[in-house]
Amino acid sequence: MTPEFILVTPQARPQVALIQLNRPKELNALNLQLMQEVAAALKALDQNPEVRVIVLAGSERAFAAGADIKQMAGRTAIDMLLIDQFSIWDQIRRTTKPLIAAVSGFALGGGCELAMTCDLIVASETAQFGQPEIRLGTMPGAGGTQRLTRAIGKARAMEMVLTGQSISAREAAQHGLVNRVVPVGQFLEEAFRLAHSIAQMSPVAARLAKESINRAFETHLDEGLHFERKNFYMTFASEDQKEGMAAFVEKRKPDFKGK
Ligand code: DAK
Repeated sequence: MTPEFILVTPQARPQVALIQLNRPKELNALNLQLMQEVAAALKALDQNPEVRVIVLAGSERAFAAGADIKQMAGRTAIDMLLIDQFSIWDQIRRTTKPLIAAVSGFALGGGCELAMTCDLIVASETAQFGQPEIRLGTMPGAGGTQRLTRAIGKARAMEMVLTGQSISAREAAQHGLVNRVVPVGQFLEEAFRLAHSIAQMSPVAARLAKESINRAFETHLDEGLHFERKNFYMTFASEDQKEGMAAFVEKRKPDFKGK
């Protein structure tokens, strides 16, 4: 079925797919259907052998202004439990390919959390990141208290979550939340440039490296090093490692096949 609230371009650039949130009137507020569409698109692109890197973008005005408040307003705790949106977010988190958020304008609440679920963030100068849920009498529920704290530290995360105030793209870059900040007309192109440079690498090595970095947030150092070591060994089972090292010795560009 054609999605209603997102646009999917499997080859926006060679080997780079684009998912664009497309609910402009509502500033890409994340209703349940939109989130289901994002999860389904990511799953399909993750399985598509022509795709090596995925870019997730909104519009210039808004990446996403949060979960859809109008949809959530009347829900009870049991409604939330039964809808189980967390399974959708968990599925997004399980994407194995590198996922780049291209953020311009508002990235608030669930929008900020969605960007943080991605592996890298390219921001436009107008991007603003915030967790304003406290102003609605609630709190972040899709990883905001955890990922924001890991990204920018306890003091700053506390301030953002407890006051609901946003930070600018520049501040987000200074604090390590985003990878780079570019003029507003260039944010998508810059995300594609970054995606392209990752797409040149071995997809096997990229997947194993992504898994290993994410493990750093989930375990203690000894266990993380053990995990890294296993994945490092595993790259030596790939044709890409043979190709990468042969290419170096032969002074040519490697041609990685993802095998
Ligand atoms: N939900 C629904 N509609 C929204 C929206 C949102 N989050 N944000 C904006 N809109 C709608 C506005 O209602 C308005 O619609 P109309 O009134 O024209 O029908 C339209 O988008 C344009 O917005 P504004 O007129 O307000 O535009 P402004 O430029 O004046 O202001 C703004 C932009 C982003 C500052 C403002 O719209 C705003 O404050 N929006 C709300 C931001 C916010 O509080 N976000 C956090 C929402 S709570 C979970 C996962 C995630 C979450 C929860 C659970 N599970 C897995 C269970 C996440 C929760 C949240 O994100």
